[in-house]
Amino acid sequence: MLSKYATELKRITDRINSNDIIGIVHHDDSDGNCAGVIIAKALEKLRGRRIDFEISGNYYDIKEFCSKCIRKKANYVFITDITAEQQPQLLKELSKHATVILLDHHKSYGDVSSKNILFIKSHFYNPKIEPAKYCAAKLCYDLFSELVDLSDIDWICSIGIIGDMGYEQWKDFVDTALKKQGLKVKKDIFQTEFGKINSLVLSSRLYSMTLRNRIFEILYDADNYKDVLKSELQKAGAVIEEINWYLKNHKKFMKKYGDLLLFEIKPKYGINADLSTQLAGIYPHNTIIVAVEMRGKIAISARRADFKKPMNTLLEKATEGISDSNAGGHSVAAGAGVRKNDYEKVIGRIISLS
Ligand SMILES: [Mn+2]
Repeated sequence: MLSKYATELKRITDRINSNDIIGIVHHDDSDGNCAGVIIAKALEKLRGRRIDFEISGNYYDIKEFCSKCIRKKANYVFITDITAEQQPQLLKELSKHATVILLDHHKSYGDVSSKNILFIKSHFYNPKIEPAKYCAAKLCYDLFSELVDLSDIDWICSIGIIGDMGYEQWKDFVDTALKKQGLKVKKDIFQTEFGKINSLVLSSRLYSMTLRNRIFEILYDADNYKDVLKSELQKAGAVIEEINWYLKNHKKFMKKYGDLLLFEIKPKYGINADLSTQLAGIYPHNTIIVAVEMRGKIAISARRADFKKPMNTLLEKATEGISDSNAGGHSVAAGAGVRKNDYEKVIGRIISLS
C-alpha cells in the first residue's frame, strides 16, 4: 500500500511520458545535490529517459530559477531542499506552465498546494521525525522508493544524510550502505569515504561556480563512490585546506559576547557555512557566528548545536527591514547575507538579541 504522498506523486509520474520536459531544481549543498540526483534517477527508471535539465539553486534565487524553468519550457519541475514556498506568487506563475513538485524538509512558510503544485514537507510525510533530521535526500529516497527500487543509490542518499547532520537519525541506513560498498563504519562519520565525498561536494561549491555546477552530473554519472572520489571534485581539496587552517587558528579570530562566539574573517573561499558547522562541533553550547566578506557583501552563518536558541529566528530578526538582505535556515543552522554597509547594524542586533 502506498502512502498518501506517494500516491499523489504516482498520480503525477504516471502522467509523465518521454516527450515531456523535466527540470530539477535543487539546493547546491550536499543534501540538495543528492536529493536532486535521487529524483532524477527515479524518474529515469520510471520513464526510461534522463531528465532534461537541472539547476543548482538557493532560497534567494527562486525568481531566477522559476523563469529559467519557464524559458526551458519544462512541463514538470521538481524542486527540492529549497523553501520555494517563500515566494508563492512565483510558484503560482510557474505552475501555469508546469506541474510543480516541491519536496523539502525546512520549516514551512505556508501551504502552496494547488491543482498544479504538489507540496510535500518531510514532516507531512512523517511527523514523528524532526524535519531538520529528515533531510531532502532521505525524504526523496523514501518517497520514490515506494514507486521504484532505488537501493543501488543508497550510498548517494547517505552522503546527503551526512551532509545535513542526519547520521544519528539514520545510522542503520548509512552503516548498511557503507558495508555494502565494503567500507568501514567509523566513529567520526565525516572520516568515512561518504563523509569525504560530502566535504568535496561542500567545498566544490566554494571552489568555483563551474565546479559547483558539475557536482550533480558527477554524482549522477558515478557508478559508485570511488568514481566521485577520483573525479574533478578533487580540486576542491584547496578549500578543505583553508577550512582546516581556520579551524586550527580559530582562537586568533574569536570574539566573545556572553555565550556568543563571533569570527570575522577574510578567507579566499566562501567557507563560512562549513567552518561554522565545524566550530559548532567544538563549541556545542555556544552560538557561533561566522562573518565573511564576499564580493562586496557579507555572508553570515549562525550555528547552535544544542537547540537552545533558534538561529533562523535570530538572523531573520536581525535583518528585519534591512534592504537587499536575506536570511533563513534551521534552528541549529542558519545563514544571512547583507550589504557591507549594513553589517555593523546587523551584527549589533545579533549580539543584543542572542
Ligand atoms: Mn537539506
